[in-house]
Amino acid sequence: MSFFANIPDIAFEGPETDNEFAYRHYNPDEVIAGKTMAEHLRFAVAYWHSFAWEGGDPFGGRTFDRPWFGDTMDHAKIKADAAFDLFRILGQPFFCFHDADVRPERDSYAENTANLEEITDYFGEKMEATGTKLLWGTANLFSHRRFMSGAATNPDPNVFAYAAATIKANMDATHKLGGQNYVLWGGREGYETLLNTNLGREADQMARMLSLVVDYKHKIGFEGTILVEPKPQEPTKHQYDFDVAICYGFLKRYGLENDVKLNLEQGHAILAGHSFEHEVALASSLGMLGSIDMNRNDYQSGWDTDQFPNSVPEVALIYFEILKSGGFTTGGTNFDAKLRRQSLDAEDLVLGHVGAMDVCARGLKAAVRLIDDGGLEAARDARYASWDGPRGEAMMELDLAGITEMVKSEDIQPEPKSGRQERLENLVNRVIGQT
Ligand code: XUL
Ligand code: CO
Repeated sequence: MSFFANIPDIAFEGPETDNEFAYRHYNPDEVIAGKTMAEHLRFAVAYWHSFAWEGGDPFGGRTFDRPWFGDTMDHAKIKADAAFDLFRILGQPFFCFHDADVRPERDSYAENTANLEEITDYFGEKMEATGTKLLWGTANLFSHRRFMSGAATNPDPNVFAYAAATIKANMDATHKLGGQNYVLWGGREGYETLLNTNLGREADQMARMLSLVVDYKHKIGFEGTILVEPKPQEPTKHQYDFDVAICYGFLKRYGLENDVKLNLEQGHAILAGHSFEHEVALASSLGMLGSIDMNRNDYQSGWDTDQFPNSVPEVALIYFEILKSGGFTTGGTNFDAKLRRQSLDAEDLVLGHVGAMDVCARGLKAAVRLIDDGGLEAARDARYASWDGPRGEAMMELDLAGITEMVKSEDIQPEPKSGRQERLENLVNRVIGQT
């Protein structure tokens, strides 16, 4: 019997319904700003949080009781059956996985790879039958003790080799399943202490791994996007892919900025001392926006708590940035979010996603209204308008001496102008507040 046996498939019933097991705002087929909501949002379930995570924390182990917990391939298949049941119940178009989420962990590379091939063949059959697609695949190069001192950045080249071979197996699996992106999140690519760390060497090693990945993508004809996922710390004290700005500098330094884009996560932005909106807007301005991991952190704990999103105004500003950048191409909205460890039931897992999807749908609609309203863009354009006129052009043509001459001869006295922040905030609240 299915783990989700008594749970109905979720359908759109509109904001007035009192049915908990229904969408109030996410109507996948509704066309808004030229695309269906499903096409805009491109939702994905994260296999690791929803199926592999057992409810542990640093002070206590497993709280969940799932029929697929165990380390055989039979367990892996029961898990896959449950996962595809959840995708169907939610009408989720995509999912994402790490190798370690989907097959048992073994000591040898050969056995791990054979098991990955077997389970991803099983996925392939289910994807074919249900139409569910893979948003991205990735290798878990952070849980096993062999990676404790880094994967690409490990002082031991044997670990680099093992990590490279593991990435290859995961790229092969992602390619086989028609995955739309391949993600690299470097959870152990950083340091615990500078006393034993050679920063220059580790940066070169990380760049070497990434260029091997890019080369291999071309070699096998993988048409998806290679995505790096920034995070400043956790599990390491300092992670090299700290935030968008640092990732971009790194990619530029090694000439990889045209082959790699970024997968941005709300909780990671907050850990880096930014807003998610900042990270998305910056990536967009750099042409680096690839995909998002949607979640939220607890604003008090200071940890990456990976909760399901529940703030419409926050989410609205994210989709506003994404829409302005032209919307997702290969990317999407992956719920890198997990239940709280006391949320034991199958219903909790379903309704966590349902609520988050409705929040994102409302955010998307609000973002479209912000764009249609045009007030924000008009105010921003007006603020910089003089740069498009003769004065701005002069700044691009004259040298320092020429500019100085102009300041003197025209007796330039700049007049401060209001930044109008409160008026813009009022505008956003007014537009987002409409239902
Ligand atoms: C960790 C995290 C990862 C990546 C994929 O914080 O976000 O799950 O998304 O490895
Ligand atoms: Co993530």
